[in-house]
Amino acid sequence: NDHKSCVIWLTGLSGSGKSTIANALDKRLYEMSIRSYVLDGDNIRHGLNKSLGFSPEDRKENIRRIAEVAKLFVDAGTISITAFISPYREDRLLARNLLEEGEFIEIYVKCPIEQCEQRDPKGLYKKARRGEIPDFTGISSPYEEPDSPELVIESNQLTVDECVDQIVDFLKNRGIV
Ligand code: GGZ
Repeated sequence: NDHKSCVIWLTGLSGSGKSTIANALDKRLYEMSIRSYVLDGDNIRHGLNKSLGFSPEDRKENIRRIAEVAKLFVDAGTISITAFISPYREDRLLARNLLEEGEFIEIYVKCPIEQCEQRDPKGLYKKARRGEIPDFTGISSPYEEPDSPELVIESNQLTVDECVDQIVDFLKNRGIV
C-alpha cells in the first residue's frame, strides 16, 4: 500500500497504555497492508539498551538511540511506532529534530497517574511507593507533559480500538496513509 514513512512517538506514564496501543496500531496498519514496526522496552531495553538504567542521563541516551533507530526505519520506508515513557521534553525535542518536518508525530497517551497506579500490571508502582525502585516516573522522577503534541489520546476514556481509530484518522488527514 502507498504510504509515507514516519515515526509515531507515543509518550506517557508507565501503565498509561502505550505498548497496548502501539501493538494494536501495528496490527491495524498491517491489515491496511502498511508496513510498520513497534519499538518498545521488550525489544530495545532488553537488547540494544540493556546497559542503560533510569537516571536522567541514561533515559536521555535511551531516547537518543531509539530516535536514531526509528529514523533508520523511516529511511527503510516503514512506519515506526515507539512506546517509551520519554519523560523529558528536551529529549523528545531531540528525537523530533533528527527527523524531517512532519515525520515525527508525537502522541501523548494521557492517563491520570491514579489510574496507572491502580492498574499497576507489573506491581511497579507498589514497589516504587515502598522505595524499592528509585527514580520511578511519576513517583520519584518527573514526567514532563508535552506542550504541543500532534495528538493527545485520553486512554482512560477510550477503548484501545478507539485510540487506534484516532491515530489512523490523524494519519489519513495528514496524507500519511
Ligand atoms: C519508570 C521503569 C523504571 C523507572 C523500570 N521509571 O510499565 P513498564 O515498566 O513496562 O514500562 C516502564 C519501563 C520504562 O522504560 P522506558 O524505556 O519507556 O523509559 S524512558 O523512556 O524514561 O527511558 C517500567 C520499567 O521500564 N521501569 N524502572 N525507574 N519505569
